[in-house]
Amino acid sequence: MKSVYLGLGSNIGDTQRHISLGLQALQAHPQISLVSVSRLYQTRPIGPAQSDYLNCAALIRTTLEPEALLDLCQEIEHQNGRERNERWGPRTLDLDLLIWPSASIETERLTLPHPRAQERLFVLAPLLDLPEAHTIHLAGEALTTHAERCDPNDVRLTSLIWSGEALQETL
Ligand code: A4P
Ligand code: MG
Repeated sequence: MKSVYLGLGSNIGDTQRHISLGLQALQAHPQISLVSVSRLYQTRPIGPAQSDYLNCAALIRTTLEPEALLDLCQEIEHQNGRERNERWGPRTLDLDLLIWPSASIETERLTLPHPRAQERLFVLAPLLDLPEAHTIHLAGEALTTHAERCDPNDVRLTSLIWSGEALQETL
């Protein structure tokens, strides 16, 4: 079993539902165990003008190979009505592979670690909620060091959490 960090984002329609369905689909897969889900963040869009995103990150353990996990993530995006129009454009669900500890991959379809992860607080803030994330280095620097260089106004913590079955408001 390999540990893998994933990123989820949504900014079209019922964003909470899309993220919930994405996490439920991961959890239901026989070769995946969902270890931990970050808190949920409302984030400023990077890319063309569009609505704010709801973002989170998840730590899974899996026996899937990297490209098979990418296939699964794309299938789950598709089930959630994902359409690919413009790059970095609005989406019902984006499910990216962020970090595959101890692996560095560069194929036509897959780059790991995710090449833009360290520049983006909408990726780093949720990642830093997850177990062992403080031990991870990207481009030779800790995730916290990268996060300190980002604009803190890009992300806002929400009161939503993953209950184990769905997203819910904390009291
Ligand atoms: N691909 C290569 N490496 C990976 C990887 N590690 N994980 C390839 C997932 N996919 C990977 O992705 C394009 C292609 O990247 C895939 O076919 C896959 O083979 P896509 O999801 O079709 O298109 P995209 O997401 O628009 O492109 P890209 O470049 O992956 O975008 P990003 O960098 O993921 O950014 N703003 C906020 N606030 N929150 C967000 O979540 N997301 C994006 C997307 C832009 N702005 C955002 C957010
Ligand atoms: Mg993507």
